[in-house]
Amino acid sequence: MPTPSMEDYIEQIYLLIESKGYARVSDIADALSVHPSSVTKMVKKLDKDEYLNYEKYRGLILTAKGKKIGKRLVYRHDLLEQFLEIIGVDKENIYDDVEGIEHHLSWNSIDRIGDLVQYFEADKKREQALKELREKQLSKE
Ligand SMILES: [Mn+2]
Repeated sequence: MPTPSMEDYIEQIYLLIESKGYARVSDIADALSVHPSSVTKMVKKLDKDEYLNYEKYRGLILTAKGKKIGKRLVYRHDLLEQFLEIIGVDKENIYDDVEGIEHHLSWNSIDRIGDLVQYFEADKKREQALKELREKQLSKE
């Protein structure tokens, strides 16, 4: 299993390749706010663990294993954003909160949160009812 830090890299590389078609060391460094030398170091490790193939002057591509996990990591991030949005977390907190929790939940918990999101999506009245409950609580404070 990749470590939290490896997960961040695989996730960003997957997103970059999805949106631009390639992922350069400098783009990855920008996306993660880290030094390019840290990226090179991690990319070599990810290459060794067969998540990607890295060639110094030709760039990098994800292996089938890297793509599969990248896709799951992006799904997990998006799902958690959706979840926090449904439960009424303020927009400005959502991204950072997801970055903070995403690596620390089991796939079991992720799947159950997935059920809950589906439950709310199936009937918009449910989200509305939760919102009303929240507003009632707020008016009591
Ligand atoms: Mn993320």
